[in-house]
Amino acid sequence: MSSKSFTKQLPASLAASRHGSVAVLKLNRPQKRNALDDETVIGIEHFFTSLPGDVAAVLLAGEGEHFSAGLDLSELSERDITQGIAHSRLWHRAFEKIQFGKVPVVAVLHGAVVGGGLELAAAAHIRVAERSAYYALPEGSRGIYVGGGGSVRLPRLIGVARMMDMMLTGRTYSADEGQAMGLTTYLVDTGKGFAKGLELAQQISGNAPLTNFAVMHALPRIAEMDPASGYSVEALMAAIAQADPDAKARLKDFIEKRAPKLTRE
Ligand code: 1HE
Repeated sequence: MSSKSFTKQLPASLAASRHGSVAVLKLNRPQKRNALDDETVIGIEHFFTSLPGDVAAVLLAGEGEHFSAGLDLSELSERDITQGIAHSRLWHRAFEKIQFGKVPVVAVLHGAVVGGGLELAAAAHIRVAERSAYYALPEGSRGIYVGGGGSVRLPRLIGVARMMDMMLTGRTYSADEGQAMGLTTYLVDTGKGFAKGLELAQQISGNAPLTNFAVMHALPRIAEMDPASGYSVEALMAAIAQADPDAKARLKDFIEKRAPKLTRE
């Protein structure tokens, strides 16, 4: 798909742009605190399944004062049980395209990262949180339950006990606290998230595509396997990655002293 059409077919609640090999998707409904209605979630799915072939990483951010206030609560009242299941499955499909899509995704978080907004952030591979960001799961107080994959992704990041507490008591965590818990991958000052996220996304886009694929698709699955299966799949993935011409060229560059050495910031 061309760069032009990938920015065109999105709802007004989403805005896409390009920064070289990085595609940027912004939640663009600040008047509703980037609450996620059906149209937006379908738009997210479309964006991640329609990325042009030359996009190597995605930056996901939110317009306005908040990353996202979660599910659009105004859409909820008329749904029956069957529709509720279909709605949750729609979110699962869309967020699966983020976590297990074509390229790594860096999320930039600020203000409210709550409910479905936190579920969305949890589907990204790296989370850059500005100090203004805060995490919460207010589903309990709204009489509902997570439906965007939160029960699957969040316990893997923060543990079942912490998620239970967040849902039962409405406990809120700051970006700073989120760093120790595994929600915040990088903590930055307010206003600095986009630049940091873009820097990371650009760095990631320079990796060998097969390495990025292995990290996104093989690593989390190996981590869920029994150890014997995990070692076996890891060996296969390692052999495939190092046989790639891109890896061979990079290794030759290092041996012949053309590649930069590791530096410690
Ligand atoms: C919304 C939503 C929303 C704001 N759905 N319309 N999420 C929540 O329980 C969080 C609900 N939102 C809030 O607690 C607050 O809006 C915020 C703390 C995020 C921001 O506060 P503030 O003072 O900046 O904004 P506001 O005045 O509360 O909201 C501005 C407008 O956005 C207002 O609409 P208006 O027409 O009166 O201007 C709000 O109604 C609207 N708005 N949040 C719909 N969430 C897949 S299952 C996932 C389940 C969940 O995500 S549950 C968690 C839902």
